[in-house]
Amino acid sequence: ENRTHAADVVAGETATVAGWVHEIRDLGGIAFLILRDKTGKLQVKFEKDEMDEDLVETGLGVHRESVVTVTGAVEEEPRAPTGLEMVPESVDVLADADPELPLDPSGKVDAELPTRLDNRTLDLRKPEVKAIFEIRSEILRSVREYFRSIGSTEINTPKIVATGTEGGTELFPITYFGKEAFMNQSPQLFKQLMVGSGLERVFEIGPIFRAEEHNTPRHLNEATMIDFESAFVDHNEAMDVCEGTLKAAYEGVAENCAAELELLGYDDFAVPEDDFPRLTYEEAIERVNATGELDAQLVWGDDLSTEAEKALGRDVGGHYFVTDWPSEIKPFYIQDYDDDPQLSKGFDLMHPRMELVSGGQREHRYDELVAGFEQQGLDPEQFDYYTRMFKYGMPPHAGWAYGVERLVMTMLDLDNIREAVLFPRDRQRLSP
Ligand code: ATP
Ligand code: AMO
Repeated sequence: ENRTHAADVVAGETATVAGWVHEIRDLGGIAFLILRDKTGKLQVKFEKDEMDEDLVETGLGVHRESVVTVTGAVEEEPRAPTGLEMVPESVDVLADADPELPLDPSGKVDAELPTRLDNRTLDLRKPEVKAIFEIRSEILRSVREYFRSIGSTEINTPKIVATGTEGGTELFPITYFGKEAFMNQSPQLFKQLMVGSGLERVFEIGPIFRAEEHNTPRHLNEATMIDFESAFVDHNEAMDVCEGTLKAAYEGVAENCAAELELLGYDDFAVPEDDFPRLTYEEAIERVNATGELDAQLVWGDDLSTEAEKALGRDVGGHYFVTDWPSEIKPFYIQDYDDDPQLSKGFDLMHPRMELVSGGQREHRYDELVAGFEQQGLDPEQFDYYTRMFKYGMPPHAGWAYGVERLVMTMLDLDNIREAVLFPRDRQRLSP
């Protein structure tokens, strides 16, 4: 790769740059080709009467968004947007672009989200769209680093499975050599099996699949989850790690994505500093009811509705945990309090706009676990591959999972979760 990035060219030197034709600006005797690459833009100057005719014709005849390389001398030019411009010696067109573009990467013409999603290649040529995915990448990098700092091993678990865990209606069935199988909704059971292994503390960043029927700005049918699970920790310690993970993600972005944040219009990006409040479920419903914003008051045992989550979010004003949920609305793998079996050691981490995480202390005792299956109307036989391992020394453990897209969406205040994923899967969208 014998090229210099647009942002790295130096006055007084000859360079070869490569990228896309952002714009041709023709002022008559003088014209400019604005070249764009991942680092920025560079103005290339054509003085029509003084330059080789073929060179001028090639450089100014090329369609917008074509891919070109330009070699030339770099000079200081105060009137150029970057203070530098290139005087070309040669222009090569590597890939010509059709003059009819489905989307305008210069952003002068706005495009609707579906058009953008159909043309992601062009959409991500816009710096402010690319910025979202640079930030998403930074979040994953910071989170991995944080997991490493707490001695957690990255694992990968199967996405084709025999049973679901997060409620039977949301499974995508597939045919596996003539047998019914499913796309996995969560690494839940596998990550638990691994805390009983020699690994003890694990994390996974991977896809999950849910046949959510509804179409909302915060649900996807294929999402990415950050799962964590650790032996010898309880739900309170799991919440500490959960909070640490979020803060690490925000810190990474604050430190390494200043340019991206600026492009997205953040001059006041704040890393959450304070400890996140931990409300019990009971306190949470009392607080929601006290806001007076709900049509119907919540009663003990109700799940927090979307309206309730929003009212509570406004009231608390930042991230917060809800702990000690009614056992009945938490899955079988969550442990209940021995002295109050109506209450579970499950928790959620909430952003004022929506739920970000579910987690909890797990039931690691074989007899209690099997009893939990039966209470939820599940057949423990079907989960034998999982329950069996609880007979051979399963340590107390706890864990949780973030939805990556919700983390990106809430961090960057995006309206729609689809903006936080390159190629979203929803009820209407199966390609690209
Ligand atoms: P869970 O963790 O319970 O599986 P989730 O992570 O998908 O769910 P949400 O769907 O955000 O969490 O659930 C929060 C609340 O929003 C729930 O009470 C749920 O019933 C409600 N909800 C989900 N989808 C919709 C919708 N399309 N319209 C209105 N409310 C909805
Ligand atoms: P839960 O079902 O709450 O918990 O999922 C965890 C988090 O994943 C995200 N999420 C989604 N994001 C976008 N679209 C979806 N359809 C979607 N579904 C879930 C949310 C949610 O909070 N096994 C447990 C976790 C655990 O206990 O460790 C689980 O899957 O941000």
